[in-house]
Amino acid sequence: VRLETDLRQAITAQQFHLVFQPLVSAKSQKLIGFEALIRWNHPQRGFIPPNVFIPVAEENGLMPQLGNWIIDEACRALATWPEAVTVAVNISPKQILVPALPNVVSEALARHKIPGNRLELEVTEGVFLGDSGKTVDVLGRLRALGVGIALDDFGTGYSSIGYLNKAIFHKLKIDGSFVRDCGSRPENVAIIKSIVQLAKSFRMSVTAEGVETAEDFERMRELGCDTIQGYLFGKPLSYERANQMVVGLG
Ligand code: G
Ligand code: G
Ligand code: MN
Ligand code: NA
Repeated sequence: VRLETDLRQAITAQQFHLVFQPLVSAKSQKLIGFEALIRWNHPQRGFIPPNVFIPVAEENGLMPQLGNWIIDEACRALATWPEAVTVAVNISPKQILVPALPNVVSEALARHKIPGNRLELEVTEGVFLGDSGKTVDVLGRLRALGVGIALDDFGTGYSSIGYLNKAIFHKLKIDGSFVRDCGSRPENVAIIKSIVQLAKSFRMSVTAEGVETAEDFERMRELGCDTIQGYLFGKPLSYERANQMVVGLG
């Protein structure tokens, strides 16, 4: 209950910030954008991880407000960066059904004067566990704004392959757990191969997450992944450090 009370005040008290993890092209190894991840520095308890406080926010009806702040903050960062740079924002399963989410996104884009195609939303397979008809409808409205929709942590949830043919997703993100053990587990290579093949047949791009070593990178590139994310190319960075990478693009 304390955490809930503190959460209510945390936005106005400016205790949240976003960090930005680089995504690079597998071909050129150049920066193409970032995934935004929220951080909460609690004045007494210190760092509280998002997988602890996001569920609390959701259970207490605070996700609309917090989610809207995240979207606005991501767009604020985007507005300072060149056209070619994209930012991805995670949307939790409950957040997808927050009334007027498409309006919130379209207003944030307009406020910061950003075309929809520079923003990407990441959802997990869990979004289809609720009212899946409504979810498909909301995702379609978001796509209509030009926003990209990525299916995150692919392979870890229950199978939602049936939703892949609805032209909902423009990208699959392969969960890091399949990537990291590739060297020792040939079945992971088989899984990644089939995910890449599946994605290509639906004209979706593929991101490999959790790439930590040069060996992981080379393997994912060879398997046909388009973009790479992971500690090898950068941990989640402060806005200032992310900005230095963007400036370095020249
Ligand atoms: O950086 P990492 O420990 O941050 O993230 C842990 C989990 O929290 C991941 O599953 C990630 O998707 C989720 N998460 C991080 N930031 C956000 C956010 O801004 N919104 C939502 N809904 N989830 C987030
Ligand atoms: O669930 P989602 O994919 O949105 O969250 C990504 C999570 O993975 C975040 O907690 C992020 O900090 C973490 N992460 C990103 N890159 C790596 C990596 O290379 N290795 C590990 N172990 N975790 C990573
Ligand atoms: Mn994600
Ligand atoms: Na993921």
